[in-house]
Amino acid sequence: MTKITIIGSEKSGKTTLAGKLGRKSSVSDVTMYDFAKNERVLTTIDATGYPASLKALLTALNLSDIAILCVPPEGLDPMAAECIIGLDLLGYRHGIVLLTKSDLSYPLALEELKEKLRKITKGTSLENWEYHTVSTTTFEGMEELKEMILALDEKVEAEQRKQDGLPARVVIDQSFNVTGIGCVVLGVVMQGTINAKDKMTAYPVKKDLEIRSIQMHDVDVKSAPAGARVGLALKSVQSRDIERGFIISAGEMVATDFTLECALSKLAKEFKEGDMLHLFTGLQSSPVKVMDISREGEGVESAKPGGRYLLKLSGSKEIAYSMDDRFILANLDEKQRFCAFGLSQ
Ligand SMILES: Nc1nc2c(ncn2[C@@H]2O[C@H](COP(=O)(O)OP(=O)(O)OP(=O)(O)O)[C@@H](O)[C@H]2O)c(=O)[nH]1
Ligand SMILES: [Mg+2]
Repeated sequence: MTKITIIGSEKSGKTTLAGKLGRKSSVSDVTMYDFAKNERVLTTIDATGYPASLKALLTALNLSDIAILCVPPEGLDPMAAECIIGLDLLGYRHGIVLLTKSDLSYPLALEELKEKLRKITKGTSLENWEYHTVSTTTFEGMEELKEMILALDEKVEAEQRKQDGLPARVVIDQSFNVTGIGCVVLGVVMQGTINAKDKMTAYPVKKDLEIRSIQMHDVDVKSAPAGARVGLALKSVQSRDIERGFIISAGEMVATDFTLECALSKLAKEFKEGDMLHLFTGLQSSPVKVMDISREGEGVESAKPGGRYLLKLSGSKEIAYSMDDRFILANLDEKQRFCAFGLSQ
């Protein structure tokens, strides 16, 4: 099961490419396209709500394993630059830098663009990503792109098989009511393996539930491994109890205030005590106030680009998380919104 997100420059051909990779299956601030062949399923996500909503970008990236960063012949724009900073803060491991609309360029210019992008992404999580060139008009490079995606997915699969034995966690992205069945949710098994009849809990609301049945791409299955996109019929809860971003597992931490060890992006703006930021983890988000900033045990007035700080943040919305989860901090009033990533202390 391959799950990819297509992001990058404005008007770089992202939606056209998603449409060539599958059939549109669901639409919200992220649009999904599905393609199934010989047991292999490819889900392509177009972060349609982005750039207006940073949350749409983070939702799409969290629901997939591979990112395709599209850059047209005109080069990077502020939107693609923000995507690169976000991918780096997320520590996003797998992806392809895709030079799109190649029919509008020529080989030498494409080589120069590649060199430029290699320089810009040096030292980021994109440093070792492969480059590829396509046109959805002439179909140049399209078959090779599909092969590259499948080859990357084999690496992803190998990583996921190592996570099958961990405690199960499912992140929910849709919840609705089906007449005669009850609460049905869609989501991704982030780690572990889930089984029909498992008793679990929805966080942050702490509602106990039972998995009545599991579907993977409309086929009933008894269990689903790490990385699977699933539909679950749930017992003991109603669809209005479950929201996008909730986590179904055996145990999560739940908090409104956080102490995070944070690394600021070199391309972030400085922020101070008292500033409001936005905290994201998985598909959840909450506005938070910066209560305290310290560096090597000493209080400081502001957090500066490229620095590492211990931040105390206070919010009012309950967020479910585990100790290893990565938090992303953003300032939604800035042009480039990403600030930092942090880990809970
Ligand atoms: N010549 C050429 N045009 C393309 C190609 N791919 C897309 N286009 C055109 O580029 C324009 C933008 O394509 P979209 O797929 O909407 O691009 P997008 O990145 O989704 O755009 P936004 O979501 O608005 O940022 C459309 O007019 C497409 O027909 C291509 O490979 N070659
Ligand atoms: Mg689009």
